[in-house]
Amino acid sequence: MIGEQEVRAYRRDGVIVVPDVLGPDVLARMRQVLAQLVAESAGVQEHTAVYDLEPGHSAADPRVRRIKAPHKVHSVFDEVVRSPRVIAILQALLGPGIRLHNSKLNLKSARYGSPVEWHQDWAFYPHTNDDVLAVGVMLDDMDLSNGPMLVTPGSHTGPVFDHHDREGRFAGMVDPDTIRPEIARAVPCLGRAGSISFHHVRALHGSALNTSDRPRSFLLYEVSAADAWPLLGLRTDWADFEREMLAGEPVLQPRMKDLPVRLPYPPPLKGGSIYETQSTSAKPYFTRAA
Ligand SMILES: O=C(O)CCC(=O)C(=O)O
Repeated sequence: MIGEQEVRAYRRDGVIVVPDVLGPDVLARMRQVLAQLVAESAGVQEHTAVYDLEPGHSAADPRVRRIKAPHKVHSVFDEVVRSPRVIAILQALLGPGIRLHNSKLNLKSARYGSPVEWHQDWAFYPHTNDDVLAVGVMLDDMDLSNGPMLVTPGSHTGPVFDHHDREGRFAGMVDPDTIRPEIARAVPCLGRAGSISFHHVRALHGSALNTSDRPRSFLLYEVSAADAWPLLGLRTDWADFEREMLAGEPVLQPRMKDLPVRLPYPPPLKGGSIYETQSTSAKPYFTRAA
């Protein structure tokens, strides 16, 4: 689905959007499952292993910010993660062996869907090399009004920014005052539902509040070349790690690259999701819902 031109653009910018990768059938099935999951969140009062809740969530007005690890929650999301069309794109960008790291489904509901502060994924999960990227599947049309992801082209070859707070704890975000020029150069990832973005693990990105009257649901999952080994160790047992191979075989001899790394320690004041980790910041960039 992509050629030399797109691969070159990814290497240059650290981000590309491939239009119309997924068709209406699988999109409709994902939306249906998602609506059901949101309805069922009425039964929970606090964050769980599946739900990250928006502020203001209640049984009468269920508000979900994220479904955690959706590929483990429902088979339709696993089907997308393992879809040969997407894997072919990943192989063009990363090589033959591809391993899944994690997945999440970020929902930005109409009018209050939460922003995500500026960060580089590399600050959360550095590897032995940076052939690592995040795949962003648009379940809804994404335009400027419903909080699309914003990415700074070229930032994937620049510095690894400090994601720690003034007390020296990992905060999961960059102080916006230190990256004003990078923020000014950021471009939105826009597209029709079914389009997919691919952003490099070191690309600086963030996304604003959804101020529109339309939802914005975005299935994000992180993948790496098979020979990129997570510096923080395995999150799962070996059997799970093997199941996470999307193509090729697991590798026991990681490829090492000389790269800047700052580990996400000491741990953040709040964990569980990027929203919680970033919520302790004294200096957010994006406006929040009232
Ligand atoms: O939902 C988005 O627009 C971006 C989210 C993101 O960067 C993240 O969850 O790490």
